[in-house]
Amino acid sequence: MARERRLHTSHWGAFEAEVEDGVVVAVHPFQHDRDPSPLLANISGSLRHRARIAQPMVRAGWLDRGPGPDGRRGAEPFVPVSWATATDLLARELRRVYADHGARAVYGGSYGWASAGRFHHAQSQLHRFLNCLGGFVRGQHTYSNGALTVIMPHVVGSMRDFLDRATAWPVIERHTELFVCFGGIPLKNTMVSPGGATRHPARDHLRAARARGAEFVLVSPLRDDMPDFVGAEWLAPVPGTDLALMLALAYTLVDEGLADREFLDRYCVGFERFEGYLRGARDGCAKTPEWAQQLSEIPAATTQALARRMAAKRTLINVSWSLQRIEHGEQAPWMAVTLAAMLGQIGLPGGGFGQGYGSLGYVGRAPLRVGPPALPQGENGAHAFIPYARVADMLLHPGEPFDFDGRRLTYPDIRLVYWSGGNPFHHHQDLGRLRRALARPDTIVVHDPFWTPMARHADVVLPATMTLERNDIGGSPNDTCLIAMRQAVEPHGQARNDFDIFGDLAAALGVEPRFTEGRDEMAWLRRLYGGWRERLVEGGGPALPPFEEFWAAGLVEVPDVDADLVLLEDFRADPARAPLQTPSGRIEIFSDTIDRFGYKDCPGHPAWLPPTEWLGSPLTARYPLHLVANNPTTRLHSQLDVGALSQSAKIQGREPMRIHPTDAAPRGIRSGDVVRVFNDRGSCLAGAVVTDAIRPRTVQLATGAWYDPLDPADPDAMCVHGNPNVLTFDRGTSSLAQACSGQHALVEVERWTGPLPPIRAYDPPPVSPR
Ligand code: PGD
Repeated sequence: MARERRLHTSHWGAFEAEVEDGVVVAVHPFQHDRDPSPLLANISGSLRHRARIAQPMVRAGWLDRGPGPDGRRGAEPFVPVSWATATDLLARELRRVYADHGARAVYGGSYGWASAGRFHHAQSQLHRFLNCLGGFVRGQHTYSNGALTVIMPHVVGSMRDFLDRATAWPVIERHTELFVCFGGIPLKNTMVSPGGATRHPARDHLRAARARGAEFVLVSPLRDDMPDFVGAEWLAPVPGTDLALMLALAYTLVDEGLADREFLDRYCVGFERFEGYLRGARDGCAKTPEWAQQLSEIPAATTQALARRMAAKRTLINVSWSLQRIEHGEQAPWMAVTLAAMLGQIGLPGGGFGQGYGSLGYVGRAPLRVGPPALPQGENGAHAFIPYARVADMLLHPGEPFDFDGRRLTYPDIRLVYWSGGNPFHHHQDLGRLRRALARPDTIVVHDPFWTPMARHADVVLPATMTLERNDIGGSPNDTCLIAMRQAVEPHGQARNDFDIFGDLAAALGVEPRFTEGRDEMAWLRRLYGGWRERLVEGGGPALPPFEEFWAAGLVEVPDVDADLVLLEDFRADPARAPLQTPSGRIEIFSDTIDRFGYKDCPGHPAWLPPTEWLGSPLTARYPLHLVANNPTTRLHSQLDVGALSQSAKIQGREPMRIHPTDAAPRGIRSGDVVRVFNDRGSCLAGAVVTDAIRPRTVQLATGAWYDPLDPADPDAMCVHGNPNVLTFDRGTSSLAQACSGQHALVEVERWTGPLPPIRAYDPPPVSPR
């Protein structure tokens, strides 16, 4: 039979799907990508996996007893129904909730990465649909960088000034002499860009910088947070104490007269207040390298030597997003800016600070003049939001007040939760608490291609297509290629596109003309491409081919706009003409605004605030190991956990957990053993990997193994598969950002000697036909 190749894209890179007899038999990297992501190996085996949802399903209890709070979610069988029945039942329920309780009773934030593709983007489709009905309670910021995106506007101004317009990789390659990386630059993360990436240049740039003579310092509990080839000096502080180390670096700069006073005077406000804190003016505690050593275990002499090197060289300070995904996560990004300001190199090529090189692929890639097309979402009439990571709080505490970025807000009373394109059992913390929260609403609806744990906890489950089963346009704001994502295979079972599911619901609810605007899939693609092409020319860009040519060619290249971008270059050149969007127009080392909020957990300048769970807290008497629950290497979040690469890393079917030999030996743990990881919040099984690539008293278990409770009826059941979010705590980073603090928790680990429970996470749930 003839084989055909179709160009396509994913969040982890463009690829060609090789199709034979309607089946994807292989996936090949995009020919111009010099460093394709290994995650491509997860795609082909997933498309027809038994974990796909084949037809609409309704939870038996919801069908029998009707909508209402129910602790049996996740433990009851499902009833297969036709699309017509599912649409009818759901339309009736949506009508009831909107009529009786209004748009503020519908949570449609639906956090999640979904899939690449500008038109079929799951959340955009959901939001557009719910807006046609009157709106929904939305979520704000992200689980990825929620603390960063709230703190930085207070410190350096808009998003554009610190994320989208980060100093470009080619500039780092040519100019940076010393790259100090808090949290490292794990290449696995640079492989991923929301919306897709056609090239992965980070490795080449790092190699070239190293070949030129750039030096690297890795500050992280994990040695492989930096590729070996850069030959980094590895500092492994006690997890969660980076702030103390940064303060001690700052202290040394001040103490030894190395701080750039001219820069601080001209471009910053509030350094005096911060300097007083450094010297211990009010609390009597100078933040000396010796003080920091007590907390971080980094020798004072090492800190001093690093501070001197930083002052002597063109130094770039990078903070990975993992450092802000912990309690008080606002502090490290703020402190990095402060340190960089003290070095006086902000706005110079290869100097200053970066936030998230190594956290996602787009950081360091200059933005396009005109971002890729996006589906218009309409107007949200509900005018209510929560910071994303407060979803369980919202469901558990309706009507209660909470703080957020200087405002006092109230949690809405949610009756219906609608999730499409995300998996809270992957991204949220304290899953036992999440399960109690998910028992509260009347109805939960999920669209997903797979029987993820979130789908299992829904009442109405609608099977969505995967990208290879539909037509779309792929692109992202920092990638120079737009991809024609032509459908390669038929949908699995009765799966449908989110757009078509919402189209039928919209028709049943009388809003179809507003939702579809009379267009089908291809008409929408033509319209989105056409609008983008016009905007590009208006913005001074090149004239690109018409849609039909683009579709036939498979891709179109858009030239890079500013490959030599230097963050805050204009501001440095003339702060009066290019002020920052902060109240003072300058870098706010002390923020009057934040100070006035009066938050104990986020004062007016960067500060060391001991976390609740770290190796210095009394809880170590019971839980003596520090868990780092970071992003995985073998899949994107929980996506395609069933895929070949993800499966290849499992140990006796469990997610691998790394542990240092000095912690493994007294517990009798060897590589390949199954272990139980536990604390007061929960427990999970994992597969041990004993290695000195992790610092002692620390264990690492990545997120993304599908939650698999031993007893599905028990919210506190052990997860037999290794999802670390049964262990993490569900508390905002601080009253300022209320962001995800899921990276860290204290735990104990023991060898598992009981019978090994089977993995059932990928088996469809029990079905009870009617
Ligand atoms: P994904 O696994 O990407 O995780 O959390 P997120 O919820 O984004 O979930 C995407 C879901 O969308 C999958 O179930 C997939 O099957 C589904 N999907 C894909 N395509 C489609 C589609 O076309 N239609 C529909 N309807 N569904 C689709 C990620 C979040 O987790 C993030 S970004 C971060 S950075 C956080 N990191 C951590 C961490 O470091 N540590 C902890 N402990 N916890 C974290 N959680 C956060």
